[in-house]
Amino acid sequence: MNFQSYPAEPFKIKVVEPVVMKTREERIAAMKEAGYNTFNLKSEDVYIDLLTDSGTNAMSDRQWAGMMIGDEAYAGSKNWIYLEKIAKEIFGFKHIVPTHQGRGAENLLSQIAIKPGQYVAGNMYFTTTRYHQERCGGIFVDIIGDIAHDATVNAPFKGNIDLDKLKKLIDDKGAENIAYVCLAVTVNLAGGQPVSMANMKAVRELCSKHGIKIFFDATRCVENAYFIKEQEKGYENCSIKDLVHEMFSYSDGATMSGKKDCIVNIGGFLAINDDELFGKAKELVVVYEGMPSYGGMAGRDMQAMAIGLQDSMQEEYIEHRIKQVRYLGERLLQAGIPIIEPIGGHAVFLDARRFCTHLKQEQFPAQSLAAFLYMDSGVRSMERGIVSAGRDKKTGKNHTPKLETVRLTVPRRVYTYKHMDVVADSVISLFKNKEQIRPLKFIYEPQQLRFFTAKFDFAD
Ligand code: PLI
Repeated sequence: MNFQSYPAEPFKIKVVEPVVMKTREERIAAMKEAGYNTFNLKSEDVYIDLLTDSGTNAMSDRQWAGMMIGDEAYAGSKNWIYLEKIAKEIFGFKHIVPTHQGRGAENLLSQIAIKPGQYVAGNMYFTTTRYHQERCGGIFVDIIGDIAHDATVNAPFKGNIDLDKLKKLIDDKGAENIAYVCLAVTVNLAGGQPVSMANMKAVRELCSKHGIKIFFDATRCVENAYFIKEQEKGYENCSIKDLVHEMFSYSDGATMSGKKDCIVNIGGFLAINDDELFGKAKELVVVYEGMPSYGGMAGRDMQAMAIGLQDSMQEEYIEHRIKQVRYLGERLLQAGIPIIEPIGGHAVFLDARRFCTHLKQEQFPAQSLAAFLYMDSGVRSMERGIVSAGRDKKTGKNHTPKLETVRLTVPRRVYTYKHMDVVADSVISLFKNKEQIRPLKFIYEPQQLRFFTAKFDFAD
């Protein structure tokens, strides 16, 4: 292994939160109690928490200092004015509407931009994003390239939209029946795969020709910018800040979950150029989120987010972030563990189809693998497969995604390379005894976004 490729943490640790590993018996009891769903575990029962990188980030001393100057006015908070200025400067949008987190922005966008029966085209789906689109009567169509659905294809920019699929959708359904294109940078469920600048440009051109709007899911846009800098010809000497700015110049607006690339614990926004849509969003934000000058966030949270956004533009920060994830993935690859390739931005995804060859998809292999990983070492991960995909609204049948994965998601600035070693060692040892991973069945299945709170038991 070439340790030169993995930069040391570009920060010093000033505050620590002790973690302890529970005994094997305690872990087995906790997992049973949680219905073999890692979402239902108590955080204090977890040793290394790779459930998500959402809201689990460590803030910088500058961000914590910002928390102390929170202006908690009901209207016109100075922290909002600052956040609005920074967000406009970085992304280049005309209007920003604050929301409590990403799905708050998705709710607003879906309500103002989708007419029932219209199609919404996206590069794969994200759970909450698709939920809001469908709740507003939208029909989701996946237009990501086919290779994104194949864990074994190691190709750059696997998050790219397939332009032929988009053209076909326009020809078949008519541009007027497409509400907008939702372009996620990066694509979470494809394995954190980025989209190239060239693809963004091409999608923009095609959409402009047909008068179709494009909204980006900006959630992990800084990670996407790093991949462009590293792998797309002509961009190697650009700053991350310039890349982010250029990326968003190809969109009409964006939804942002601040809980990821803004390196905070809560917050989000909707960004939009169109004055009329902005007016509608501003009317709705007071119904669902709060005043247009806080949108569900405390003043101190808005200050932390504005500073976090600036932190995230630092080259050393983002290089370490991407390469720490890569370190974990490369350790697993060296041991022959099947993962989604190439390694994405925020997480390493275990390919549960190839990991648990003895289980069928209806036996929830990824759900079970995540449960067994926790029982083995106290590492918490997340199922991203048939359970997360939910059921078809019309037929009631399970969606059966090609990707059946367990996501090892790395929070920003929280864990060290040594933690990654513990995770890798546990996955490797589990792989050697993979037959112990047992089939599961639902004992409680919620109607909406079932993966969050479902409960299971062993089916054999
Ligand atoms: O969790 P929210 O509501 O702040 O953001 C929703 C959301 C939107 N888009 C994308 C790509 C996401 O990844 C996302 C949230 N992701 C979570 C919670 C995750 O664990 O990946």
